[in-house]
Amino acid sequence: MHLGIGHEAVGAVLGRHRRAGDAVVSTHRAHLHALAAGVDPVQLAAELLERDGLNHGKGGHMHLFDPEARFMCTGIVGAGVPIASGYALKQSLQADGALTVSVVGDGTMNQGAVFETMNLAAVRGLPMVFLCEDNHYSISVRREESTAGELRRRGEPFGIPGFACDGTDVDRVDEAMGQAFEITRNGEKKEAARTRDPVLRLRERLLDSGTPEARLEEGENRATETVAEWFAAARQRPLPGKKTAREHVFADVQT
Ligand SMILES: Cc1ncc(C[n+]2csc(CCOP(=O)(O)OP(=O)(O)O)c2C)c(N)n1
Ligand SMILES: [Mg+2]
Repeated sequence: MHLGIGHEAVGAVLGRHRRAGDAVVSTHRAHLHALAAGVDPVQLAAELLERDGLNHGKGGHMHLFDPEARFMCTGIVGAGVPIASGYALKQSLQADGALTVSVVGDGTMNQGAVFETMNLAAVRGLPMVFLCEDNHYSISVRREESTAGELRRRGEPFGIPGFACDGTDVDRVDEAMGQAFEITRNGEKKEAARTRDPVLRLRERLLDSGTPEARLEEGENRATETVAEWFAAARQRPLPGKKTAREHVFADVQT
């Protein structure tokens, strides 16, 4: 049973910053994160005891799945990290302000999948927080024997800022996690959407120069309807039939 003794501040602060709609993907040491994500405590306790609980006693303490709370974990070290990017991809497509927390241990930070996911998350601007619980050990191996460099800086080559703190000081954890959540929720992408979108820029300028909002809305509605009409008409056209597969592909050569 992988307990969270010494990790209490991280669980508590995660619960404070998590909002409905956020996803949490945890590790083999998942109980505090499950509570933070809003998993029902009795369901959780029953699952730890392999009774009829969250996953009917078949998951046990390392395989907790609660789709409603958007919480899951896995006992395979590092395996949850790419899965977490799937939640974050959906959130990014829906642009609903939600984010995904991918929890990792200090040892897990050395798994290749973590780097691959950092790269993709950065390239696609995914709303993802990599939350590393550094307890200085991976089972019996001291961090110094397995891990080079500073964990906080592992995201730097990908442009992902890192914040380190004493994980046993609840106020410092609150500060660090608060910063990470803030940057992730209100990242550059939204700023770019506002300042680099030509339609929004023109809209702002027209409003500033006195055009009534209602007039802008009327124009926007008309444009939306017009495009909808184009697509409604286009949907009336037939799909290409099998017999036409060779038509319009090769030039007709007269011999
Ligand atoms: C792919 C894989 N390799 C090895 C293991 C065995 N294992 C379970 S926990 C663990 C150490 C994880 O260390 P860390 O990421 O620091 O998390 P901690 O247990 O310290 O919270 C290992 C190697 C595993 N579960 N999965
Ligand atoms: Mg560890």
